[in-house]
Amino acid sequence: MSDEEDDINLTELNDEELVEQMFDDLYDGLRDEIIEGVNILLERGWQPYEVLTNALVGGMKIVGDDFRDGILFVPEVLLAANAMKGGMAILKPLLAETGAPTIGKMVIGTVKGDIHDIGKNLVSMMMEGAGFEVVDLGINNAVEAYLDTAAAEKADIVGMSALLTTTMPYMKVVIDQMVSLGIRDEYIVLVGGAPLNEEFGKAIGADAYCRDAAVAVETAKSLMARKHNQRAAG
Ligand code: B1M
Repeated sequence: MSDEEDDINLTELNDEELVEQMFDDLYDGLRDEIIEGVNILLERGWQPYEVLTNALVGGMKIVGDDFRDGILFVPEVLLAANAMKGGMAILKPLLAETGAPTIGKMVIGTVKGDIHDIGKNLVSMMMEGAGFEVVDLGINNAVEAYLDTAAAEKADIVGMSALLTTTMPYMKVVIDQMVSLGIRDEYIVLVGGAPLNEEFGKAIGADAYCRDAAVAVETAKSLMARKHNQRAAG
């Protein structure tokens, strides 16, 4: 980093300049600067969700594009992910602060062979913010981790995340196991991750594919409402 960059005072930038600077700082993996930027935007009255989507997810998109194009490599992307997590840690309690009563319980994790967790963490945060109780299994989960925890926690929803084309088929392993154990109907199964799509979700027998964290919340709410109605009718 040059001395000139060192001298940038984030508080002196207007919102647009600050978000641009945060994109650069995320790209450079500067965790402290990202934390400072998030705090400044919150102090200026930005909603936590706006900060998350406009400043952090927006910045991560650039990192993702350059990773794809071979401009950035794993070590740099890890630093960017670490910076992003620094910002997310500040937003997490704020997103969860709605005081909404618990409307359901979700067990969520990234599937076996896959260590990407930023998107999954984001979904967890948003679900908690919307009033769901979330049990986060972390990364690299085998079928037993999902099913044992879902049973022990009496979960309503099983959520799975996969970011690799090589790991997304594992979601079907989990769903097939539910079917063979005769427990498929006990859970709402939601899946998500950048390489998935609606068609894949249907093909593997999930209840829904969720494009992003906001869609995950909306889908979970509507499927939970349907589940309650079915119980009431039955
Ligand atoms: Co990885 N990586 N990576 N990586 N990485 C991708 C996914 C990739 C697309 C990059 C690229 O080439 N363009 C590519 C996959 C290609 C493919 O399979 N087609 C890739 C690769 C190849 C790899 C490695 C194999 C690289 C290597 O080692 N050579 C390796 C694999 C490691 C492994 O898992 N076994 C690897 C490693 C890594 C890092 C460790 C460096 C790091 C992860 C750090 C971490 O997560 N802690 C990393 C990162 C950061 C990425 C990119 C750049 C960004 C992912 C991300 O966090 N996005 C990614 C490029 C990309 O996706 N464009 C890439 C931001 C996040 C908010 O979005 O995760 O999509 P996303 O989540 C969204 C939605 O998808 C949805 O909601 C979220 C929020 O809106 N969603 C859900 C996600 N999960 C959900 C679950 C739900 C519902 C919705 O359940 C209900």
